Amino acid sequence: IALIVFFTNCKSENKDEDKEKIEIANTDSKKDTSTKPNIVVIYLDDLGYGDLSSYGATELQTPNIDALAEGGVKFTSGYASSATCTPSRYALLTGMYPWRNKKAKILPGTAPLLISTEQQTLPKMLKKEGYQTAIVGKWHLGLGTGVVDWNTKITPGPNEVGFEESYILAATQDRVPTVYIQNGNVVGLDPDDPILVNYKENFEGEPTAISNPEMVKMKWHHGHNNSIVNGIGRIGYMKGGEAAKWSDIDMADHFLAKAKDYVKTHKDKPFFLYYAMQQPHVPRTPHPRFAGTSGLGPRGDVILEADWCIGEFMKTLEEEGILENTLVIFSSDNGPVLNDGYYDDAVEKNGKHDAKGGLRGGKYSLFEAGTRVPFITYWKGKIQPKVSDAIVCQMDLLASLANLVNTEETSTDSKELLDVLLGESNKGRENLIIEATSRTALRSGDWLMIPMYPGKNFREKVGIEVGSLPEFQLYNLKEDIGQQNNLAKSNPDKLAEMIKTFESLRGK
Ligand code: NG6
Ligand code: CA
Repeated sequence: IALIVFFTNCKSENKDEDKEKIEIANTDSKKDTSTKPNIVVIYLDDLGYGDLSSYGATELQTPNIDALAEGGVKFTSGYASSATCTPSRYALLTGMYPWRNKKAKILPGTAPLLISTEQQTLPKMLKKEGYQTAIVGKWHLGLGTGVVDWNTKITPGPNEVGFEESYILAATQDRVPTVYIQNGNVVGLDPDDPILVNYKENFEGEPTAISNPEMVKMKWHHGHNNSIVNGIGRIGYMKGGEAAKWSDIDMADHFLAKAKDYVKTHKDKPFFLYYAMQQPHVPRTPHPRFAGTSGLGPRGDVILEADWCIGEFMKTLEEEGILENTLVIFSSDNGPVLNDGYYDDAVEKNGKHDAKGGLRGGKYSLFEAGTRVPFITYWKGKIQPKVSDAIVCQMDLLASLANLVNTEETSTDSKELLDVLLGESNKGRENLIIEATSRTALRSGDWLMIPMYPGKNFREKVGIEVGSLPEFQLYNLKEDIGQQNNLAKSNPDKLAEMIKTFESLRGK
């Protein structure tokens, strides 16, 4: 608006010049009206840096996600804030480093809402700027204030921190309650069969994966031996709510239908949709259409299923005529794990697949595979395809998207990197503190520094090196992406510099 006023007010002797100025003004005003594109965040659960063919996977093909990577900006140093779900989602939605909140750890299904209703959030910011806002999929940020009655309206939850509409699973697919919750109400609940949930003890007489192994179809490897739902042992105990229980094999189709429906019914005004898919987290339960299709077992199958869902979702944007006015951001909440607690052939059928994509570690790890994840921005007609090595973190969406919608957000840890996200600049973050199971490390430029941590480095059950060693670790990621060569001793100056930056950022 400012530009138009300026140009129409200024008189020029030269008619051609005037014409040119008006054209510039017109282009700019066009730009102004398109600064409120729809925004969709597609977020996978436990998808690794090497799990997509566009990120180097050779053992499975993910054509629909690849189309986003090839038609948009494919980041090679895109990060989740953390190596587990809850803290990463906390950072994504609040723009805050999760280690500032001691409660930002993997939450049980009965945990209270982790985000304060006073806190700034990505959906709140967008809502204030006129956006319609919704979440479809995995929440895992707690619900209620402490004692949740699942049979009445469950609040506060997503609807109280900025989402006008919510259709969620409360925690994880492997945790009770195994029901969908729409705007605070359990979907399909029969009032005569109330739901009870307890994470400490079982309800008398209810079968568990330990007491009734004959009822279990997917065997548990570690944990996951409490209540049995659909033949799968879960974390936590649940009683009742029979009619409301979800069907695991239909979950992907179910969320996809909700996401598509949201687009179709909200396309006339700008919307923000957080489509938080459940794959490839455990239990991996591909729809029969996908079972056996990857050759890598259910873990590969659900990745193909997720890829298909994304293709269908993108088709919907196109069919509804809003593809060119929609910014799509694709990423994952943390790195990969093969065995996360069930015998599901993920290890046995993995073959040559490298879910870590050449990085070290995995989910739960301070090594790169814990937090470095596929990260893609796609906006047809607006973003030019490229590969970017800039360091970006999901936490940065809040400030960057604030800029996109012509406002400012400076009260959080979120960095304003809109140009980088749109592929117009390569100047990403200089520093990023990453987090894994309450430990932190520093990525700075090409370097990664992991402080000394007690405890075991190799977590046998999941088969992952989590990064805890009794000495400082320093890696040059440009030369040593697999982090095999600890330079802490041979490069004491760099180490000292990294420790200094780390301490100043962590506030020590
Ligand atoms: C762990 C679970 C794991 C997974 C994880 C959360 C056990 C033994 N392991 O505690 O299966 O649910 O929590 O994953 O229970 S996340 O992606 O949501 O962070
Ligand atoms: Ca996860």
